[in-house]
Amino acid sequence: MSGITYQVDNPVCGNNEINFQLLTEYSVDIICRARMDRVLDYVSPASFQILGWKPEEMTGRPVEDFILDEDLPVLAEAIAHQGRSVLLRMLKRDGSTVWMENRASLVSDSATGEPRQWVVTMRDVTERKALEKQLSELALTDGLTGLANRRAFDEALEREWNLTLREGSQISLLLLDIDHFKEFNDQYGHQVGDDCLRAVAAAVRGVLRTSDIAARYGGEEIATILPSTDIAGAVEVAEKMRRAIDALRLPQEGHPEGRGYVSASIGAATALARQGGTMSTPESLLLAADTAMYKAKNGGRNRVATALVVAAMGG
Ligand code: GH3
Ligand code: MG
Ligand code: MG
Repeated sequence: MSGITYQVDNPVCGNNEINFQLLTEYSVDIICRARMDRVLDYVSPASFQILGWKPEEMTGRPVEDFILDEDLPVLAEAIAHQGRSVLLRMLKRDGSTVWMENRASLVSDSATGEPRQWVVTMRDVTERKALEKQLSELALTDGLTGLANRRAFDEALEREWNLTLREGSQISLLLLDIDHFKEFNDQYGHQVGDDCLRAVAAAVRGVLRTSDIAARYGGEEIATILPSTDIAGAVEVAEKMRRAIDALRLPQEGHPEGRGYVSASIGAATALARQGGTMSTPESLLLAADTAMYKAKNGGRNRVATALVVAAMGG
């Protein structure tokens, strides 16, 4: 409430009230006054544009009535640290919610110093929130394929790996590498190579379950984390991927292993978390998947090969 001086005990109280309302009338933010028990006794007209509530529908009710239950602790924080702005979701009249930045300031009686009432400013930050979400998603997404990027992959693998060790369960990782992709680029050009990568990524995405996480791991490599999946399950998903890429029927002349079409080799590695297991970092699973992928390449490409890791449970 910087810029607004409001003395509660001013003898010319009526004038002050008029000044306060004049100042708040045209504000794009909602400006409210509440009693010490947080019952609103003034709400500026912006409440209607932002929340769909007319000021008279809000006055006489505690501010808590307009805040999502889940965010009430945030309100408590704003009250405990008056003057600090907090982000919380407020309830619109139509039942939906809107992100608001709220700041509550106590107004004291100038003679006694006793806190007398609250002045609260509420600013709609929905657009800012949406932009923040978009930016953070963008920072974790690969621009070409729309899959997760390497950073998102590293974070997810660390998280899923630790969960697997804690639970004593299992986790699988698929490492897919497009066969003879250098030749493909040389033959058809880099642009068509990019289109091919996009199509392969879409085919991979098409066979995944919601809990699986696929990422562009390198140039033409796609890594997929399959949480709580054993080796049989991993081979099943890998085979589906391989067949989905085959089914794209993207021509690649002079590529016998793919019978004239783009193909991929996939390494499928599974880590079992067991007492007495030796591997304690997710790099061991990556290494195993990489080894399996080269096994698939050496075995004639356009195929799936496997590897197993016994991880240290509880690590
Ligand atoms: P292999 O069957 O052994 O995997 O052979 P390969 O030619 O696929 O393997 P290599 O790693 O030698 O080549 C990968 C090629 O992938 C080289 C590079 O030109 C291409 N590549 C990597 N990233 C991109 C990309 O973003 N777009 C395109 N078009 N090509 C890419
Ligand atoms: Mg490669
Ligand atoms: Mg390759």
